[in-house]
Amino acid sequence: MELQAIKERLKAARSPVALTGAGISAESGVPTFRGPDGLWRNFRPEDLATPEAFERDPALVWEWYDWRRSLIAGIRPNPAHYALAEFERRNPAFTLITQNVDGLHRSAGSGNIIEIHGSIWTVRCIECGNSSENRDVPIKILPRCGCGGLLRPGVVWFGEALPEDLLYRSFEAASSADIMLVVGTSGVVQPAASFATRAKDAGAFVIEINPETTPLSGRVDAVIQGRAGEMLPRLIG
Ligand code: BV8
Ligand code: ZN
Repeated sequence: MELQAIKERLKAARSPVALTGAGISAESGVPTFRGPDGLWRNFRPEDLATPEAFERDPALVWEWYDWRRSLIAGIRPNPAHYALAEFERRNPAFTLITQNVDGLHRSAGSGNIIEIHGSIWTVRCIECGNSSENRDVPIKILPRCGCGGLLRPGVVWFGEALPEDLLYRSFEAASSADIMLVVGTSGVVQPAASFATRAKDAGAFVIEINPETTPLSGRVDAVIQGRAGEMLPRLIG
């Protein structure tokens, strides 16, 4: 299906939803998880983004997050983020579900965002549970809460459940979507990827934007093989 027809569909959408992954931030300079630049000191994200890794070596996990925070602090949203923010301005019914913890959608001006994996700028105390925003770059390793407890990154790690309310809101949005954009995700992480199939099963027209094919490519209605920073402004511009 060519871009013009998809552009028309988006314009006429009553309850549009987007599901974004690391690929939408790639053109801002944020390494994707499973791409060639996804490694840090030869560790894979799945090795470090877990409660077990933090239990075993909190300083190593914090060094990885500190590296990512300092990288993200210096970069800007790209045209893909701005296009989705513009889309929301034109259609307030738009819901943006993101797997990303980099906060770039918010910096680009999006408001109705469900950050299902949390935010790299949030910290949470493992003792008292208090969550707060922390933008220290670099962050003191190991960071401590006022109560003396150790602080952890306020993100959802592998093996951890997504916050109930965000899970519910995401499934609700996916189930009532008439159109869904699936942008820059490899579609391997669950339950995030299932929001795309949920939307499809509930009757939404699902469009994937990704330079590569993914496990979702065979399940969607339209595949746009390209970079988000180039394709989204053309679809929404
Ligand atoms: C849970 C926060 C249960 C941390 C992240 C079912 C089957 C198999 C496994 C599981 C399953 N259910 C659960 C699991 C386990 C696990 C999982 O899915 N593992 C995977 C690896 C198989 N899931 C979980 O553990 C989840 N929890 O299910 O809990 C439970 C229930 C009750 C009680 C207890 C437990 C939690 C998952 C959340 C993990 N946290 N992030 C942090 O960021 O530090 S996930 C992490 O991966 C990031 O959030 C990232 O966004 C996400 C997904 O990756 P992608 O975004 O897709 O990025 P990726 O690099 O993979 O792909 C980039 C894509 O972009 C590529 O396709 C590329 O082609 C494309 N691209 C590149 N450039 C561009 C582009 N696209 C467009 N434009 C470009 N320019
Ligand atoms: Zn505390």
